[in-house]
Amino acid sequence: MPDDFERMWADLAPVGRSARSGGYFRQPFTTPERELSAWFVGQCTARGLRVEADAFGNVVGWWDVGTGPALLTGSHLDSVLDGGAYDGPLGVVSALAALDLVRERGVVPGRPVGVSVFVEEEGSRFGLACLGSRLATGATPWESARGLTDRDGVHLGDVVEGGTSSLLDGVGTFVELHVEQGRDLVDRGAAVGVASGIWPHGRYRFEFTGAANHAGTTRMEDRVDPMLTYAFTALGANKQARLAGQRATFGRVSVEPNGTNAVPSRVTAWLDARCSTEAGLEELVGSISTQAADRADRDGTRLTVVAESVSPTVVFDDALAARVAADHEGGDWPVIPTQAGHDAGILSAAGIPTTMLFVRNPTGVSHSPDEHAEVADCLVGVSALADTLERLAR
Ligand code: HGY
Ligand code: MN
Ligand code: MN
Repeated sequence: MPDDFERMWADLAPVGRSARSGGYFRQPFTTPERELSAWFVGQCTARGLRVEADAFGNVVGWWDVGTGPALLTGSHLDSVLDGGAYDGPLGVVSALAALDLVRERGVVPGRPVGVSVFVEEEGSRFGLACLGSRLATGATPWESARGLTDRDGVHLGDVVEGGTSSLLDGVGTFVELHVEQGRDLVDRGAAVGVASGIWPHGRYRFEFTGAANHAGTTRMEDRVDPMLTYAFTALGANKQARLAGQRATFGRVSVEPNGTNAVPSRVTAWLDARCSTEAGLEELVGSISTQAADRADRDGTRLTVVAESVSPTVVFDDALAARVAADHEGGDWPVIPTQAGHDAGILSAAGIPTTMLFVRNPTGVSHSPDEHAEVADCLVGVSALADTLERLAR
């Protein structure tokens, strides 16, 4: 008898957990994330699933049953820096538990069913969001990804073999279950929902260059301080996003040389921007960049802006969402948009009909140690995923 949901959840709880914050550090190709990946392979093997891995570290456990295009479900096991327990692992553990439930119900799907784990969904190590699924679908070619570097200067090509992937060949439908990262389901009083689409979003590197100098002897009017240009830019970005009803965040900053008693020579800051439309995103990033450039002129600093990863609007298959959401005990499940990126968006853009299930998050907090979902809601999610697999695998 394979482990049930709560047993599996307990297995994962200590892996990569920070004693200081209670949050998770499960960066791709580091010890905790590799431990989780090995755990996943063990769970697949215990269920008699055939394990297939590609040259990038993406893994699928196949239930070789039925014929025709396969039905794939899963998520990711990596986390943001100091992230929560649920973003990613909930979809993987729920997929295994849902497969068990389908089997317990005595249902034999008419087509192959796979449980997937994509690597580096968060882009927390190599900077590119949904890296594993982008490589698996070919949305990002290996040649352009192998040189990506982490904060220690390690190249992606140093940690994975790379090449091509045939992992998704023959996949006809993808379903990703995920903890909700906002409060929409709480407000609607629903334990589960279905995704309608993903807001367009992107990551942009702002490099502000100035002139290092002494913090005491340099007169205030003589400084060329990139920190000031950055600070003004961060305030402006927040204001512009609020006025536009959109989202802009500077959550990562690197200062050189990062000394208390010196005006810095360079500040690098990463803007995460998300909007309801692609035109809105372009306009928001454009106006934040223009304002930053004007300020750089006034401060005598220099600015360059590089788009590191941009994800266009995702509209999930309407008919599939309606089919998954309709006719449940207690009524239809709500169909809601999200501002968070997912591998499901990459697979959808690659032409694979895709849907997502969300599990209620009582506070809406995510990308934080405080991220949470109640066990009862997680079990509703498992059952919803099992129902969905049954519906789609007929
Ligand atoms: O950053 C994101 O949107 C996601 O949670 N990967
Ligand atoms: Mn995330
Ligand atoms: Mn996620």
